[in-house]
Amino acid sequence: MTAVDYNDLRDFIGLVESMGDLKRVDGASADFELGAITEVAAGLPACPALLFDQIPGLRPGHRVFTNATVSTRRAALALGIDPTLPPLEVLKAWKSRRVELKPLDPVSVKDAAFLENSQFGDQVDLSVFPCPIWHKRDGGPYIGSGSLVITKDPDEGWVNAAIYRVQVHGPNRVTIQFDHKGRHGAMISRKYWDRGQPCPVAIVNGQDPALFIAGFEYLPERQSEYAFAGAIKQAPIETFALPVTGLPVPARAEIILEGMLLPFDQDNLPEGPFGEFTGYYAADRRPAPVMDVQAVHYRSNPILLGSPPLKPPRFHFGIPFRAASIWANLEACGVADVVGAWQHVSQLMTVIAIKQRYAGHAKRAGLIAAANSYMGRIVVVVDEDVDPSNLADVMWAVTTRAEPSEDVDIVRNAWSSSLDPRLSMEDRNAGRTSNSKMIIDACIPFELLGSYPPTSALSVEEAQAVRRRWPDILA
Ligand SMILES: Cc1cc2nc3c(=O)[nH]c(=O)nc-3n(C[C@H](O)[C@H](O)[C@H](O)COP(=O)(O)O)c2cc1C
Ligand SMILES: [Mn+2]
Repeated sequence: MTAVDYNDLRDFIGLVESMGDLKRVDGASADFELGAITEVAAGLPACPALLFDQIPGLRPGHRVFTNATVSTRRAALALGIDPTLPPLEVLKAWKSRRVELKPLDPVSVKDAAFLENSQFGDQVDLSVFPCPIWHKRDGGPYIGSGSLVITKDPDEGWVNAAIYRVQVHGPNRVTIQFDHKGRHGAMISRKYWDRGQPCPVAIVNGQDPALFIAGFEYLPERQSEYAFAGAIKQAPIETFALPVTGLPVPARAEIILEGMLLPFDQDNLPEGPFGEFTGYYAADRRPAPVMDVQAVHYRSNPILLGSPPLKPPRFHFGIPFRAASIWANLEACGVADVVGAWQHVSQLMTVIAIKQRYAGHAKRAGLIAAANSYMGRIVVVVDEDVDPSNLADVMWAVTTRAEPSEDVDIVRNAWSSSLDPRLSMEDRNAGRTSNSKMIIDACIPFELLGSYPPTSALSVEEAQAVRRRWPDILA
């Protein structure tokens, strides 16, 4: 039995539809309208996934799928976890599984669904595919917002498959944006360029969500994202070696671009700006390497998987994957009795829940979480009766258990990035990209644990029991 019930993006869309989470949208324009609908839908309580068709200027059937995994239950579905579980239980299940995942190598196959349609050389024309302008002030259309970029190390032969955004500049020219030089795609392409060679590259659009998640995970160099996706699915990813570059790509993906990433010093184009996950344009237009697209392959009636960054709390994933890593880090550091972890505001606020065992326990957890919170400025530690995934509950703890003069600490010069909108342009340009973190200890002071006023609220179990007894009223 496989952990997940889909083989490709089409299967996943079918599952989403059968759980009642899909809305079909016909006639929306790729020029900002489809992005606007995606943003509003991601903010609705029902948070539907969207399948766009009949896009003006495109052949009917050339579709875009968005908000794939933005809800907790669809993120759970993608991971093969029971989607009816409460959010914190989904994250807990993933954290436990993540530690034990055994990479499963991809297998090479002789046929691919995307060989239904191929164009080579002068025939390549990217304008037949959806290339949306996602946000109003974006610098241009992007075919890649949730697409995988495939490269292969020239010395050791390992294949990298990570998500980097891809802007379209002409019928056969796109740029790929690496956030920094440590991205594996950036390191690999640099190796070719240093030898005066272009870097073979493929862009995989419309991959299944296990591959989407694997492309986002921080995996070490040489560790295969395909093998990680295979582990999530408990079935190996089938790959096909492309005719021009020989790069292996998932055989059931929708739209493939293959070609060469030209040496940056010889050829580059201004890229962006592009709306970021913080909800700002903090990084301006910058030069990016250019891909000469030498062939395209696509399934008939192809579906682009689109995942534009949107203003928080909207985020690509309905469970905070980075919070699962922080939770695992805490355990690896020997911090016992962590009962929950979560991130709000699209990773920018981290909450840890603990069952306090000793004085200083909460601060120990808070400091480790603060050290590992990328870009965020707020870390909150709460007691085990507070659900860290529930922001209202967390704020209740902050306002009733934390004394600002005693329970707030500030750590300076910590981990942020050049995308941090609060840093001055001058600092960012000079490479000063650190920020400070506020750690709020919103736990009952340890020495008062036995004497703090008891809460008047029902426990989770009591609330469930009353719901069961009065289903007509409390369903
Ligand atoms: C939807 C989405 C878009 C992303 N866009 C970019 C991007 O444009 N550039 C980038 O460097 N990282 C981007 N990332 C982050 C990387 O995919 C992520 O850090 C990944 O682990 C990098 O893999 P690597 O270590 O193989 O380079 C994006 C992630 C997601 C989920
Ligand atoms: Mn990698």
